[in-house]
Amino acid sequence: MISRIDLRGAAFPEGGIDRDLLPRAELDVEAALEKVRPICDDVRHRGTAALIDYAHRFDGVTIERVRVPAEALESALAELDPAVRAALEESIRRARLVHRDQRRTDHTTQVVPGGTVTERWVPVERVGLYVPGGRSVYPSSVVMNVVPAQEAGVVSMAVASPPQADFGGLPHPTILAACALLGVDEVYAAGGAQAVAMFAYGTEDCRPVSMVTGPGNIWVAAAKRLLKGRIGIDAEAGPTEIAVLADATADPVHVAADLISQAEHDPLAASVLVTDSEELAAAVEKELEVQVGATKHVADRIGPALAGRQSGIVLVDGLEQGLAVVDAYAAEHLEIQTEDAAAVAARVRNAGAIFVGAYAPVSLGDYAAGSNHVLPTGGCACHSSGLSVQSFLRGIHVVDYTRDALAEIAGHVVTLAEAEDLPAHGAAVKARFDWKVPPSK
Ligand code: HSO
Ligand code: ZN
Repeated sequence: MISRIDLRGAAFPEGGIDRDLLPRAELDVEAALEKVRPICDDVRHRGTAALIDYAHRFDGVTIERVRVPAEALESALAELDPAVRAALEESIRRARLVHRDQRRTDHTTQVVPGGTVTERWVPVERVGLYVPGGRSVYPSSVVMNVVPAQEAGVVSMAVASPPQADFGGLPHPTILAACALLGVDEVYAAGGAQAVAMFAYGTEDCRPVSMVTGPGNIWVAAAKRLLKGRIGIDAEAGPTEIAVLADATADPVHVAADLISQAEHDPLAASVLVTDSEELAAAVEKELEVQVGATKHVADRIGPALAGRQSGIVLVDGLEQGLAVVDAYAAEHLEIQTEDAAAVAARVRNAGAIFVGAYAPVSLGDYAAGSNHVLPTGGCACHSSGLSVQSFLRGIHVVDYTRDALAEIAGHVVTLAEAEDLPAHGAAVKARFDWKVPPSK
């Protein structure tokens, strides 16, 4: 069911191994752009009326309004299963602990006497959080988007999630309940590209936002790509990935369970085991057969995800090569199930999040470790981070120089301006000191 890629004996070049040797799904966001463009334009021009039409066309539901009324949020919370409420509350509490510690304080550097640069951290004023509602309903993603935004100090926040035919055209009640639990009262029944366009352009109901975050399908990713610039985005989230770096000490039952856990999200989800142990590889293959037989969502997601070319067992010669492979792969989630896992984890350069040892499965992080589960996919972990308080902050440099401090550096500024053939830049400094020509230093 899962393929093998044998890299034993292969040359591992200095600069890292070729990513193309490794399994990965191709997501053609570019092709989706052309489909998404007219939808975004339509929302821009027709606002709520367009959103209502798309709810009918794409979500198969007739709605009269897009903004979710306050009573719907309150009753969703009142009707939430108490066990789910308790679990969400604990998930929120832990996420707050971690994200609160990510807050940044302003810092002033005295460059010279009378010359300072302060980095002032300012939250984005208004953000839109997208919560998918198609194949699966993830109240946990509401937590993972809202908590960092709140801890960053974002004052205005709106959530959009697709209208559900089974729930009278409202987003799923658990999503609504999670919003209510987090104190988010501005929620819209809008999904896909049209929801991103609503946030970017604004409608009669929804004031435009400065930034859109949250996972979504290919249409959401395409709309984010299209509207990026007008709005800030977190990332174009692709299908979930798990990589497990394991040696002979790993428990194949755990490894198989964890590979299956993320395959459960999507037929394009990627589950990759990197190991130097032939025995472990064989035992995991066996375990996969056993465990897949006993789980749900096999035919539509887990089966195709594990069998897909994005998943596989990569055999390597040893730990060093294993590390080279996981760094080249730059997984969204990376588990280290080896001897001395913490020391191995410390050597990893590229991953969205790292899960250390036998008792930190990815599903812990998905729900209740305190860490964030909105993470870079598709290899983007080699240049990007997951969602955090930092995602919602901007560092503004505040430059404050006295006359003397400017005078001291003026000659150099004028010299550099002239070297770049930008004499007006130099003149702006000279004007303050009545210079005709720059003083020579
Ligand atoms: N593993 C997903 C997040 C998630 N899992 C939500 C369960 N619910 C992407 O990190
Ligand atoms: Zn998950």
